[in-house]
Amino acid sequence: MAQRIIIDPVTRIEGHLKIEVEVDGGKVIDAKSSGTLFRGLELILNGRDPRDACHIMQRICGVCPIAHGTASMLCLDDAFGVKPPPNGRIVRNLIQGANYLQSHILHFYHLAALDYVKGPDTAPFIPRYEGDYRLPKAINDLAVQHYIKALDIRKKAQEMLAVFGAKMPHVTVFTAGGVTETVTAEKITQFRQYLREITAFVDDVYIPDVLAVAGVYGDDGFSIGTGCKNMLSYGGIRLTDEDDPDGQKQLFRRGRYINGQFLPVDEKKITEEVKYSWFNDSTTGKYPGEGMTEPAPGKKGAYSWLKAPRYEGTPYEVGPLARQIVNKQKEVIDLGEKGFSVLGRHFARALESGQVAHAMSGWLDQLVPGEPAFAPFNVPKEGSGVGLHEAPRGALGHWITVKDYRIGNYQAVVPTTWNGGPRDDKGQRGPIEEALVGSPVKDADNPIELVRIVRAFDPCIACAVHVLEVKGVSKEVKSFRI
Ligand code: NFE
Ligand code: MG
Repeated sequence: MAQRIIIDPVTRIEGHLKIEVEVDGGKVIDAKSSGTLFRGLELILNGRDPRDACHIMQRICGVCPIAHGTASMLCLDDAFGVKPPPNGRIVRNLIQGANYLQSHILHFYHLAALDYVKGPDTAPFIPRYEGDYRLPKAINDLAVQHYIKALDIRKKAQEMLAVFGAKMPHVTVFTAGGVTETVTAEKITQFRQYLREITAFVDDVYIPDVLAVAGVYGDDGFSIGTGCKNMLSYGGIRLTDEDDPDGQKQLFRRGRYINGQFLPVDEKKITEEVKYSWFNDSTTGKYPGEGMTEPAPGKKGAYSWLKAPRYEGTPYEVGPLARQIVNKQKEVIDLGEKGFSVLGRHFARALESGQVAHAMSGWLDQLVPGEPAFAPFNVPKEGSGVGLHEAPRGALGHWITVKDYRIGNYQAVVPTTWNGGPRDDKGQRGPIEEALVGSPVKDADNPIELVRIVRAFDPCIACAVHVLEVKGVSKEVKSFRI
């Protein structure tokens, strides 16, 4: 007889996620991923000065405010018809790079590694699922030391970010047309000092640790968590000042991978479906540029505050694995089918951290002290804009409509909405749901396979549902007022 396992909340991720699976014969036969928090940040923007969007949208999340600030800046650049000067583009990139590094290091060491590394029997290492820790003692002990070291390195990545961003989280220098920061030789030197130490940590500690875990857990780690195998990257981190409508002149290129084919992306083919989400059914299937946020708490049959984003009606995984595959990165492509897995995702994230860190050093060389980092602009009376970006967790899009110099509509479709969203109108599961199906559960009291699968996606529910926490969803949701 099928057995139901509910993990609520899933710990060591950002935000409130509930996972519910049905297990039969020791295998998951169905899964539901529910975002149990409503936020409605998009509604807060309506009627406001469009120039404020890149500051308000950073408040979606404390982990990736940079990603939202960046998508928003790109969206405003597009709506206002302004292009940042080289210094502005590069400073934005350096801030993004610093954010990738702190985010990926945080994810591996402080969120995911404890699924593989057995910490001492004290907080924050307990409570934990017991029974499947396979690392030899010497490697395990070293990994615990690296957990501590990673706290310091992550702090330094945030400090590095603040050299040009002024503070973290929620940097103050972001604006349409570039950044409000001035580039000086002193700041370049300061940034470079941090970057050297962090790059060495990524090369000498983070990547080797991921390989060590892969070596020991590879038997099943490269086979569980397959998912939908459709991969999407909007492309991110602009490498030139030339026009790039197809998003190809970026550190991470725009594209899709589906059924063995590499295909282009047309953002007009993105929709969000809400049949299984707590939003009004009349708003389903809309292109985000015309999207709506109309909460319908308690809607029958719905089970998540996340919408279900789709490309041509099809679910896509986003994130480091998608970026590496779309960019045809040899080490990941060479994994073949094994790449679509829990360890494939950790490997792609670590590899990407090295790519970003080494690229950043070259960007620092391109900065010209004293040159402008900002281009002036006027806010149009009417207009619209799109900002497509790659956040650490994957494809992130912002869409704005300007009406009478104010924000008429603002929509964000976020990486974890792609990955962690519920079924769509056709009943197709979201990528995390799909990745759970087929997974073995050896011990229903310690379903470690399930959290390994979920955490490999590095979900962030605060981002995904985009200020209010609702506990015990089905009852208390009804008392909720917008
Ligand atoms: Ni809140 Fe985020 C990233 C964005 S995830 S962490 O990376 O955008 O959905
Ligand atoms: Mg949204």
